[in-house]
Parts: sequence; C-alpha cells; structure tokens
Amino acid sequence: MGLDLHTLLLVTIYVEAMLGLLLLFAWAQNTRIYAVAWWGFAHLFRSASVTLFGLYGSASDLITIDLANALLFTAFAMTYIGARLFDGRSFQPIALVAGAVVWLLLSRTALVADSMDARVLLSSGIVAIYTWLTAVEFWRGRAEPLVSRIPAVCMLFAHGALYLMRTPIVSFVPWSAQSQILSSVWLTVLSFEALLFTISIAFILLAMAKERTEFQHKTAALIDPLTGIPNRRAFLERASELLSQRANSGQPWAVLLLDLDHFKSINDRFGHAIGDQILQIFAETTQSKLERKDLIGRLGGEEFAIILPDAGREKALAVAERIRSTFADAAATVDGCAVNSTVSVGVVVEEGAAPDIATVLSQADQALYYAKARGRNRVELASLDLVRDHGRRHLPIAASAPTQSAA
Ligand code: GH3
Ligand code: MG
Ligand code: MG
Repeated sequence: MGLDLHTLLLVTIYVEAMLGLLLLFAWAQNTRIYAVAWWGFAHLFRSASVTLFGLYGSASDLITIDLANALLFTAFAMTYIGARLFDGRSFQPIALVAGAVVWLLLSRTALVADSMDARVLLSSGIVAIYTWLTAVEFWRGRAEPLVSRIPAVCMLFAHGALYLMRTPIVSFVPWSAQSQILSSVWLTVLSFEALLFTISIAFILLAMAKERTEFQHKTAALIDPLTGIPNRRAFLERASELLSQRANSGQPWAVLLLDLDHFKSINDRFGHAIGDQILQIFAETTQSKLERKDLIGRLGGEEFAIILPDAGREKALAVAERIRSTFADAAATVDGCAVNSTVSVGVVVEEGAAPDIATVLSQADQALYYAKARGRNRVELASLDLVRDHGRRHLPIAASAPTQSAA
C-alpha cells in the first residue's frame, strides 16, 4: 500500500474542514434548512477529531484518544440530528452526547480498557449506530421525492457496515504495540475509505438540500397556498397534457366548473377569515369525492375546475351532485356561524376527440351561468355538440339532461 497514513491524516483534516465550511456557506444562502448547518459543524468536528488523533504519541491519551473519540462520536451525532431536522423531526439533546458519554464510561471499565479489540469494537459500534440511524431517518422521509435520498441511505448504510468490520479485520493485525497502530495497513485502508465517504456524503447532503429548495420553489409556483390544490397555471398545464393523452381514446370524459354562491356577501357578513376557511373546506370535501386520476384546480377567487378523465354523463353528474351536497352540509356552519355556503356546478361531457381546454371551460362556464340563473346550489349539464349546433357561445344554454336541483 503506497499511501502514507500521516499524509492521509493531513488530507483528511484539511478536506473535512473545507467541506464543513462549504456546508456552512451553503447554509448561509438558505438559513431555513438548519440541517445543513448541523452537517457543516459535523465536518468541522471530525476535522478537529482527526487532528487530535494525529497527535497520538505526542500528547496525552486523554486528548488523542478520549477527547478525539468524543469529538468523532459527537460529529456523527450531529449528522444524525441534521437528518432528523431535515425531515421536520425533533431530537433529544441526549442524542448529541450519548455516544461520547457511552465511550468515556465504558472505555474505563477493565474489559474495554485492557483490550484493543474491545475498544475498536466499541468505537466502531457507536459510529455504526449513528450512521445507520441517519440512514433510517432519510429512509423514513422517502415520501418526499428527492433523487439524492437513495444514494444517501445506501452510502450511510455501507459506511456503518464497513466501520463494524474493523473489528474482525484488526484481529488479523497485531495492534498492541504502539508503533504498529499508525503503521497498520488496515488503518490506512479504513482512513482512506473514511475520507472518500466524508467527501461523498457532504456532496450528497448538499444535493439533498438543493433539491429540497428547488422542490419547494416548484411547489410554490404550482400549488395554491390557501387550499393546497393546484393553481390555475398548474391546472391548465396538466389539463392540456391529460387531454392530449386522451386525444383519440374514444372514451368520454368530463369537466366540472364550480363557483361558490354569494361568496362576496358571505365575506361581507362573516369576514374574510371565515371566507378563507370556507374555501379550505370546499377544497377538502371536494378532494374527498375525487379519485387519484381526477384533476382539480383553483382557477381563481372562489372558482374551481375539475377534470374527470373517464366519466360519462351519469358518472359526471353523480360526482358533481355529491360534491354539491357534501359541501352544502360541511359549510352550513363554520366556526359557529351559520354561513350556509353552497356551490353551483356547470358540467360538460365530451365524447369524441378532445377540443382544447379553454373551449371546454367556456362551455362549462355557460352551464354554470345557467345554474346560477336557475337559483344556485345546483348542477347543470351542457354539451359541446349542443352549443356547436346552436352557435350560442355567450348565452346560457338549456340543460341537455335532467338537472339536479337542490332542496
Ligand atoms: P355568485 O353567486 O354569483 O358567484 O356571487 P359571488 O358573490 O360568489 O361572486 P363574486 O364574483 O361577486 O364574488 C366573489 C368574491 O370572492 C369576491 C372576493 O372578495 C371573494 N374572494 C376571492 N378570493 C378570495 C379569497 O382568497 N378569500 C376570501 N375570503 N374571499 C375571496
Ligand atoms: Mg361566486
Ligand atoms: Mg366567481
């Protein structure tokens, strides 16, 4: 092995410190992700720990072994705590010092103090546990679609396993003589692996934080913050995609346009905050009546649209009626106020090739207008063919099916 351990130690000290500063610099750019700061300090702690290990022989064991190990375990604890914070979980302060305390207590017992194997096993075990716990935290948060999560989990798991393997490996090598500790080939190999690990994990953690920020920006641009459903832009984009996929399928599909009734008056009488709550109740109750493949969006104000990609006339009317009646029940009383909020729905069912979404929405708007004109809190059905035949694009059209009127 042509790698000199002292050179490797120096490189590790330098690289750990640089990565720590890099992570702290990245955190300063977006201070909301605290985990990045924890990970930055973890690298700085590891740099300090390796510095103390490097002083072995020229300083007391208390500093070069006990303090160095305590710093090392605290560094791995910080990476673990960062992983918990990254996914919005809290942590117990004891987790930060548990490894260091266990080491300081157990390394003084006769069993551990007299056996190099036991000391290596103990320190490897502490590092492996922290590393695996970190992997588990990232795995638990996998519902968030970050591509860099999986390499992070694999790398942490593998590093923990390699650390634990130190014990069987060192039992082949005589460790007791002091001179041989630093000249051990295995120590060189393991230090090299630790160096590669620390570089890779720092970049993966950075990538995760960057992905998270980009994901948040993307979500903010496409999701309506009040109701948590897609905004107008997202709805129209996805609707166009959906319609082009269905272009020649020959299956019927439906569009629902929904507008809350007398919402201005409700705002005026009960306040804007109640109005906001009603919008949230509407989004919640409506989503509960939809399937995964259906698409909903807030087009603006108190106007919403839904695409049912595989609904014929009967199903579309049934869904619209269920939404209408469920909402009327859910929004009868809000925060103790009898607001009696209701919704009117215009429905378009398209059987043939899909026209563009703007055309279909304008037909649904005409049916909606008709629902409003006939007293609100009701569902009305339009049909594109009917409008095309009559060429009445801006006038309310007669419902082409029995209307579902409210009580
Ligand atoms: P109609 O039954 O004919 O639809 O009457 P309307 O009062 O619902 O219709 P109009 O378009 O006159 O009023 C819509 C109101 O919706 C006006 C606006 O203040 C309110 N609004 C729009 N966005 C929000 C919001 O985010 N929160 C609240 N609380 N109100 C909103
Ligand atoms: Mg309205
Ligand atoms: Mg409106």
